[in-house]
Amino acid sequence: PNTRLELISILKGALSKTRFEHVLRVEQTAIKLAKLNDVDIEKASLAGLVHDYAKQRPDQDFITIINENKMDPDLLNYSNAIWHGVVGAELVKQELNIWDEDILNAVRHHTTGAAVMSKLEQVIYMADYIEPGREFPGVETARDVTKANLSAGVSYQTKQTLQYLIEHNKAVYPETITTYNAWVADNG
Ligand code: DGI
Ligand code: FE
Ligand code: FE
Ligand code: FE
Repeated sequence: PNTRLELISILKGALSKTRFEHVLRVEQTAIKLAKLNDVDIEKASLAGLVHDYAKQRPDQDFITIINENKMDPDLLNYSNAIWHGVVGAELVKQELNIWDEDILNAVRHHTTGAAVMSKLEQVIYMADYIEPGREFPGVETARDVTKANLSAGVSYQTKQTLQYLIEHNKAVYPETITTYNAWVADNG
């Protein structure tokens, strides 16, 4: 896409109405967090718009990319929740022609986080979590913490997500644990 409008029309075609509206809210939230944290506004906008681009793709699309790109075979033990970011970034690159590695890393890490995250990656990770359509216990705290301190928001979300996954007997992707160890745990 050459313009925001062109990208918007591609996203409309690729996503359900509710998912598309989520994406627009993530973009707006990302722009606000970018302004507060001296992050490139254009990149925050673009990364917010494309972060869930692959969310509604069939599993087989991801399995093919994992195999063809010789990505970590452990990925095959997970599902769309993990694939749409980590593997979906490859579709953002190839199909949307977005080659900026800052933006691609923000897409890759928006679900699991990562031990080391740029400010842009942190902005997208948090915008996805606190956009105004989100409703879960603790979201108001998450919004307050994140506005006051971006990295404190990252730590807050990481802990909440790990607790949620364990509470619901969900498989924890190793990078989620790596994020927890880097952003939450002390090594005492
Ligand atoms: O795509 P969104 O719904 O906007 O949000 P997301 O990409 O942050 O999260 C998608 C889902 O992934 C969400 O229900 C939480 C879940 N998730 C996050 N980390 C892990 C995970 N699921 C599993 N199984 N393992 C993880 O480590
Ligand atoms: Fe997502
Ligand atoms: Fe998220
Ligand atoms: Fe999202």
